[in-house]
Amino acid sequence: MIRIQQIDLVEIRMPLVEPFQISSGTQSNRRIFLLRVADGDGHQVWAECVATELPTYTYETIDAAWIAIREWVAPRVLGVEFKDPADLHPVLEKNFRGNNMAKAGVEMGAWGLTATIKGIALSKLIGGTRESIPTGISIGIQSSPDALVEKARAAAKAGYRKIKLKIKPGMDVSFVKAVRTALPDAPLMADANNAYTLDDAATLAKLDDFKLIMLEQPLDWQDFVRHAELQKRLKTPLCLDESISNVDRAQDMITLKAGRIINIKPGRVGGFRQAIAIHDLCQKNGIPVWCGGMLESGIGRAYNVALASLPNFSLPGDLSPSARYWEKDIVSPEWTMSSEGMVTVPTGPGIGVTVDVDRIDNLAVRRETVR
Ligand code: OSB
Ligand code: MG
Repeated sequence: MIRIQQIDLVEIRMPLVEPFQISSGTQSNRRIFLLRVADGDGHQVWAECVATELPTYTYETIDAAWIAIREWVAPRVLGVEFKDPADLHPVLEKNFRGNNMAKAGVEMGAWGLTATIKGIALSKLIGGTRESIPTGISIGIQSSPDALVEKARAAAKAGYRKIKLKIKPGMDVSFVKAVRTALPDAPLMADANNAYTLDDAATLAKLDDFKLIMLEQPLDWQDFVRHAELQKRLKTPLCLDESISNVDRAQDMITLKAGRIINIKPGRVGGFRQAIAIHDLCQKNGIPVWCGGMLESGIGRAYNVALASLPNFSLPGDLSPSARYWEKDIVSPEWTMSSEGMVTVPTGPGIGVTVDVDRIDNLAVRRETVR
């Protein structure tokens, strides 16, 4: 049983250790939206809303999500008694369209708060079975194939179990080819973040030569029909990210054969209840899943790592260690990766990491409290 009585909204800004370029643009400074979720009995937990500065990934943004949480999400949950954190999502869906990242920030906080109150690890609360998670890296678009090869080599050497190369039209086949030539056995994949159309099918089919584990979201963010058509023309399995906004869309992908793998990001799908439902559906249908990332701080990463401890997260997640993103993270211990490319699932109560509240106070550029 939980009853949330107060939510503190806090925005901090942290520079990335290196700029991150994807097909829709470059990011150097992450505006991070943190939430402190508290009940009336002295329990509290930190959570993260993964909305981005610009509406380039989905239509959500940090500024719009702030309003959505204050005006529509918080009023539906504050002071309400929930038997189980899984009961929040239906309440947030009724006559309330979209805004999945805003909903997820609070919904995931409810899961974190429940684990905190019960004194058990978040991964345990959701039925996680893994003690450590194989980890991948997402490498942004580089200026040249050689520059990309250098980054990919370093990633392989560091032990990453999956190396994802961001691509866009004109910076695709030659870039992937260069990396495959330099690293004949590396576990490679590519992510296009919607940058192509079906007219590019012949170009994308050339990627079939490079033994990619998958090609992520080549076509439009809302598209299934064209992805299904493209999948027929490619040997490389398609993985959908942006297109999968809830469990019904996951079913659509399976029914339409629009992809063979799903990247689950709890923020994109409205939180843990939907993320778990997609995981379960995919498990029944023989569809592997993995946990994607949104350049989270160490707080958001705690939720992703807990989620990825579920059994059907059989492919490495975009769960790179803190130092890949930040000079200094806002949690301790910081997230680290073993030389075998594994991240340990915390066993301590709640989200399993200590939040550096003083540092958050120092970095805060905006705050607001709703009760
Ligand atoms: O498409 O997976 C994506 C980051 C921001 C927006 C979209 C994506 C990404 C990443 C980063 O690939 C993954 C990470 O957090 O390491
Ligand atoms: Mg992606």
